[in-house]
Amino acid sequence: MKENNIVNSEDIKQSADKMAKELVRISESMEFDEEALLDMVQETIIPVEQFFANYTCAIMEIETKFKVLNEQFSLIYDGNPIESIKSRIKDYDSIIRKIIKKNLPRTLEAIEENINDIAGVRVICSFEEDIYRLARCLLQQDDITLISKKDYIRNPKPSGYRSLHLIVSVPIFLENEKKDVKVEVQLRTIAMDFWASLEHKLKYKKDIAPEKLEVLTKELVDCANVSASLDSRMQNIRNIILGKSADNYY
Ligand code: 0O2
Repeated sequence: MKENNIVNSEDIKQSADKMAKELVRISESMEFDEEALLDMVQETIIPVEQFFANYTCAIMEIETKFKVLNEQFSLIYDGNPIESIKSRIKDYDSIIRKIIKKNLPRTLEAIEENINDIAGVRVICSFEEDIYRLARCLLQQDDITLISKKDYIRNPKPSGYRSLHLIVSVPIFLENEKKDVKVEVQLRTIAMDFWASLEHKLKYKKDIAPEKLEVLTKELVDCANVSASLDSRMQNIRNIILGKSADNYY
């Protein structure tokens, strides 16, 4: 999921409008047959719009589930476990890069089948414990199917990246059909999110000298360790406040 590049249904609509305008411009310059142009729009743009609209609906379903859990948890435990939710539809560039990387056929079916993170929902919590509790509650809902789970909190990436990733499928109810749609859910603490945003910026910075990049990469691994330790200490303090036993304290 692209850090700090959250797009929404409005962005998709704008892209589709841009494409439609471009088609009109081409048709004018080439004296296209209007009927042919309309057919082309029906055959190409509308299925693409429907394709992305399905993911937008799936994001709405998952966001609602987390909002409901957040509300319910706030009545049972101390405060709201969720600090924020950021959702996005993967942009065209990233989808195309993935199609090339995975050598996929250029069809919507192949994209739907093989790219699991077109819809992304990122849930940011204060405490690690809430991440696992929210994940458990989401997965036990009977309309949610777990496709895969990657626990980069218990098993961080060599870069230092930590988050809990779930690929789930959720049904959406359209006019005449029910469709299962895949969504990538990333659950993180505020500290994990802060780290990932900074590391993402470094990843996309192309004009850094290799020796400087090496130093910054090591510094980021170190920051990831400090941030993991901070998460764990804060969790322990909360446990003590709540009268629960703290893991690493006494
Ligand atoms: P973008 O542009 O961020 O959306 P796959 O998705 O299966 O092809 P992979 O590597 O198996 O690829 O998936 P993984 O490891 O679950 O990671 C998917 C997403 O997690 C990434 O999206 C990032 O959003 C995030 N992520 C994973 N590793 C890192 C990391 O080291 N640093 C940061 N900042 N984010 C990470 P994409 O696919 O990169 O695309």
